[in-house]
Amino acid sequence: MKAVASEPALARALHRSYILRVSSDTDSFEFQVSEHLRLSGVYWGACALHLLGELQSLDAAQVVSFVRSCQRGCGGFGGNLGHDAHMLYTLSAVQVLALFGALHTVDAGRVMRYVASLQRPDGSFAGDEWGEVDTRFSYCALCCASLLGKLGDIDVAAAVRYVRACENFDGGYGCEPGGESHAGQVFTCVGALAIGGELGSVRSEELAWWLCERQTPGGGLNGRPQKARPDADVCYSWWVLSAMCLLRRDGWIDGEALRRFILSCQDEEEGGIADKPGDLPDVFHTFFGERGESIHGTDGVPPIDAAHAMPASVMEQLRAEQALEPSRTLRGASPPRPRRGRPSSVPHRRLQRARAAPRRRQSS
Ligand code: 3PZ
Ligand code: ZN
Repeated sequence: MKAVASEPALARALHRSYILRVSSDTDSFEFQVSEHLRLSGVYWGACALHLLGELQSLDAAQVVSFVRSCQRGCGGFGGNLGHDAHMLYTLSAVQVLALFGALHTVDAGRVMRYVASLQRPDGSFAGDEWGEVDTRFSYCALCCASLLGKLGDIDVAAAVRYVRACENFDGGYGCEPGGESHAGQVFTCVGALAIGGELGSVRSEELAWWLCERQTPGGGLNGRPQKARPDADVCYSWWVLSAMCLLRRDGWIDGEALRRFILSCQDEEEGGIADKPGDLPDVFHTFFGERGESIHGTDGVPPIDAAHAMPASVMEQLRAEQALEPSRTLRGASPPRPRRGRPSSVPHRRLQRARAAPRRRQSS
């Protein structure tokens, strides 16, 4: 072993060629198995390239025309050509068009008629005409409406009321009232409340504690309390981090340890980032890994709008065009805030101390 290890860094050039490779090699296994979610794959890949300052590596006209070809008569978008419309792919479509500055190429009112048609009297949203209800779809609806500058086209007050009803005793949120708290669900609910202008109703202290307890001794983050196995995953770094950022508590996790975990999930030869060290990379985790990286502003990853999961620069452009309300970004958008307490009292340090303390033996 070398005595002096070189400082690990984000392998930007390798990730760029990885994304371009998997998006152009249409014969590859990855491309074949992701057929049903192509539109979301385009969003993850294009957004990952944007964060590397490489969006121009894609053929904008070709991407925009592919996205538009996935729009159905109902106004919503399917995951690929000829596939049924779904809320998930409708959001991906709107996000990709926004990335390329091409939102004006679709009829926003028609897209919003589809989104509004999936809202139910209790304020919740179904994912498609078949009616599965989940707070993920509430987020999709609010995010779509916000990106299109058409929040007035849905019942925001009812949507927010439903999300609030999914809050649990631990401060977290589930996919329906009474559903178990999970980091992904916490992100969609807090993101929905942020977009709906109701962040003030979140029990921030309880939730931020629950969120920072997701950090494992290895620096990565898991999705829910699970002591049995090391289950940190790169994509949870984003769910947890962006929720904490919206609550202005992102300093509560150990960002350096998280960065080391994410960098250990990089494929140093072929590029791309995996869910955990040693696994095969994919565009999804490459995107979420880059986003987790932006926490300290290291590695040149630009700020991200935490609520919309879009580059802050794209959101600023949109806001200038549509006079949208500003929302929180991972860094840079708001002035530094005064911290209560000294650095030694931030929760991740307290957790580290608790872990270092001798533990009672447990019978297995
Ligand atoms: C992955 N989806 O249902 S999926 C996703 N997961 O479409 C995309 N961390 O088999 C890729 N696991 C890889 N490229 C995984 C998106 C899932 C999340 C699964 C996963 C992530 C660990 C096992 C759900 C936004 C949208 C969708 C999700 C989350 C957030 C899969 C399994 C599931 C899916 C796709 C591929 C590799 C990529
Ligand atoms: Zn993952």
